[in-house]
Amino acid sequence: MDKYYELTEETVIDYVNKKLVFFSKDAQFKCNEIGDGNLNLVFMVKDVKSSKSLIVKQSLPYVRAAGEDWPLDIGRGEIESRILEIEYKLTGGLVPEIYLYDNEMCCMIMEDLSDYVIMRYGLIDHEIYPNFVEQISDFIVKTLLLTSDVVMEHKEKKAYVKSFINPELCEITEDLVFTEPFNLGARNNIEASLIDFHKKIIVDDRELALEAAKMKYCFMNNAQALLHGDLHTGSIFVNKESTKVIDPEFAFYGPMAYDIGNVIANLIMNYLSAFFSMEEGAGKDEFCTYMLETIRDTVDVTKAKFLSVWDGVVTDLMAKKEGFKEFYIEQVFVETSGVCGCEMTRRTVGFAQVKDLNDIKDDQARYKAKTTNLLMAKELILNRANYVTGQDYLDLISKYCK
Ligand code: SR1
Ligand code: MG
Repeated sequence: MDKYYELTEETVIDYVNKKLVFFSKDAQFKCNEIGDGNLNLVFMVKDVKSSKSLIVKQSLPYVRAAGEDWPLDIGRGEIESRILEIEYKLTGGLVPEIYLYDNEMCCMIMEDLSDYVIMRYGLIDHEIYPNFVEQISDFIVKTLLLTSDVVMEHKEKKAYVKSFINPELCEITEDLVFTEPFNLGARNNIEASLIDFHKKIIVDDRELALEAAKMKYCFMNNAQALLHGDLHTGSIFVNKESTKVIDPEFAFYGPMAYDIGNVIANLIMNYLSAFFSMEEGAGKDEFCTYMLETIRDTVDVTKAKFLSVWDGVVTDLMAKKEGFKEFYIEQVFVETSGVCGCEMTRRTVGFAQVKDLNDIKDDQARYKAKTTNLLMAKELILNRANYVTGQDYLDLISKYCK
């Protein structure tokens, strides 16, 4: 058995060939470390002769973005490989195929998606993805509704809850999303021009603190469905035809709203980036219109699918009672806007931010985009019951983006 060691571009080829019969004997290998997330090593291994390729993802025993001072459970890849297999079956392949998970090396070997791009980068380049809404709404509804008590046999669901307990990764979210951004957290990462604004508008607002605390406890105490747990546009691969969701290492049983709110928040932040930083002309109107439609339709199509799929899959007698599905789904979308606001806040002032906003070159445009993002986020958290349709989000955006 292998003992754990950190792979390198030099050692990964031997490692793959030892674990898997995938490449031919005369393969000419090319290998690059391509990981740009906060946590793991990711290698693309390719045979340039046949063009066959795969991905090796290895968990590090610490947070890559912070260094060895921030240790982290190295077994998280095991949870990730299990949920990917479940999601693959539930969604008919909206996630990459896993070839192998190696417990000793904490490594996953999986399908390469090099004909896709990370959605965040595609959107920053103002690309549009015509099938995204249909596919992400399918992913959300199938992975969430079908793993909930509405559908699953309740003892089986509880066994899933137990096997997806993910305390260290959940703690990251509890701290980085639901705590530090609403306080003067030591790991916050606030650019100088925003420090006073953050303190006055976010930290000093007692009503906001209370509502953010409620959102935190909703995240921690509602084992509703098997979540992806980190469903931002950096965890989504896209091309013009297809969508693949990656990186569910933060998976656990939590509120459905956490996944949905993350998707919407990251779409909104990309819209703000385009709205405040693109030059007039140069395709700005087309791209901004596309983003607004995508935000609106992600909310409305997802909600409509929840409501239409429900009747065909519901098994629990009480969940079939008249009016219950509307009550249940409405509550999910109220919590979704609260999560959306928390994610927008943390991506502006917290430890882990987004390129969409940080890469705006012009100081004034970046300041405007970030302060607008914080003001909208605050409104979403405080008045989340008012933001439950796609049009509600568009009305909010048009109020703040003039
Ligand atoms: C320390 S990890 C920081 C962030 O990266 C992940 O993608 C999650 O979003 C987490 O909050
Ligand atoms: Mg990730």
